[in-house]
Amino acid sequence: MSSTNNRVVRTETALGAEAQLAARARQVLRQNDMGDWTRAAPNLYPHQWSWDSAFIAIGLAHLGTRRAAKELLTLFEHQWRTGKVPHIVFNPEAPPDSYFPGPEHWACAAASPDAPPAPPYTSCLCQPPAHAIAALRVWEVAERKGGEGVDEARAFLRQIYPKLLLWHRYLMTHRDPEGSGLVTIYHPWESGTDNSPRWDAALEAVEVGDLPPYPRYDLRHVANPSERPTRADYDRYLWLVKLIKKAGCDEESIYRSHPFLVKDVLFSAIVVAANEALLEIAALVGAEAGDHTLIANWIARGHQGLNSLWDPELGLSLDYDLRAGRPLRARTVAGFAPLVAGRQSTERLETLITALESSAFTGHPWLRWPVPPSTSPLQEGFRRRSYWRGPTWPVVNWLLWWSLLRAGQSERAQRLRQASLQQLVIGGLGEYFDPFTGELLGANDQSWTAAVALDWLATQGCGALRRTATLLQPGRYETIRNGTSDPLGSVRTA
Ligand code: 2M8
Repeated sequence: MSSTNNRVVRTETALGAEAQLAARARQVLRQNDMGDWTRAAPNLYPHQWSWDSAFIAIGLAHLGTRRAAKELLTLFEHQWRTGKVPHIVFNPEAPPDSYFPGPEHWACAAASPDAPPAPPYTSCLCQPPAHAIAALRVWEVAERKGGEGVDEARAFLRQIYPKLLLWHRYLMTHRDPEGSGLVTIYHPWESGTDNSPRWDAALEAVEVGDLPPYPRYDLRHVANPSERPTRADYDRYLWLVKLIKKAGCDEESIYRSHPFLVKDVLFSAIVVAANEALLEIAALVGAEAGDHTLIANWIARGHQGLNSLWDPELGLSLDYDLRAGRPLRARTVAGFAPLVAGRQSTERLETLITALESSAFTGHPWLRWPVPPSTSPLQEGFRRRSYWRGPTWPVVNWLLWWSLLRAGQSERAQRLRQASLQQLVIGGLGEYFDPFTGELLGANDQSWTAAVALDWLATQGCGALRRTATLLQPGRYETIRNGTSDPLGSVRTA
């Protein structure tokens, strides 16, 4: 066969694998769909998680505007009076022993005068605000597709805009009483990167008191307990929850007495990027001029705050422990916060990219795929199979890919997209992956993984969204799970 023919065959194989992955991703989202919202994963996470829903909406946008919009609107039905969007909205139909700490553990949050009516119960923590980014993506996808989705998307933006504004206002006030532009978190669960070494030093200072015995339902749903946080981690998590409950979920009381108060650099960068998206939404819905000024000021303040947490030696940003009054020195993906925030100087961008591609991250020689481990293998406390202490997370890859595109780094973004897709084709739509072997870890059929896969598949290398109708039809190919071939590799070499 001529080399030209070879190339055609190879490309077709890759497209076949892509079509198959798209079909599988659609199937996962359908299977986890509860009608108006989506379970984060079928067994391990049977409830609605806040930032999972944002990424899920990005995937759903390619399958239908109305359902994507509904995902976010359902979440925001449970927004607190303060503007807070709870990190979990509990599914009243989930069996009582399916997730711990479940709704009964958080029922007290409903007693807060700021809580929404219950049931369903919500937690009183929050998670990074990827929602405005998702809402804008729903609009962009609908606009590119054309048709009736455009009007639906416009109506959706009008509906969600004031809720998003309230949510961001909450973060810029209650969570930043210092006016630093940086968000304070009360619990590692709020960061979304729960057991990351980012929090080791701050957690060490938390003295755990008496705790009643508690179950670890999560361990039933993973192949090996080492994939989840340890008992000592959970003791601290539950102790912090106990203190937050004792403070009546009241922000000022928590701020006064809580032992874990940290300026989260990645959360803060996501706020900046989400405020950029909100500014675009404000323009699309014709918001008042005062809103534009307010949001632009939040963005400026966010950049200032992030600049103050830059560590020139590591070429990364660091979290800041308010209780200890010092930065938390750990090399994790959160360090790429300025890349996520966007609009960096050429010099800062180059330093970030050098760090990203160094042997501390995607250039590490043992990696199965050139995608960033959640924690650098060079960082003390790195564990390649343990949750946020080393494994690679597709949703983080998506965030960095999207950030690279926004920074004008389309070739790098394309390489990251391709490696991430290869990982999913070979490994499956798992929660996270061993960075050295590519083995699927944590939950199977994780919704946000399926969602970002759909978004990647619908997006060309240059970053433009492509029409998705044909690609996202169910493929005629067999599903590859635990396969050993590398069908997308052909695209790389063709
Ligand atoms: C993980 O967090 C929950 C607690 O919120 C857990 O481990 O039980 C994290 O990966 C978090 O970022 C994610 O939103 C959640 C659901 O996927 O799972």
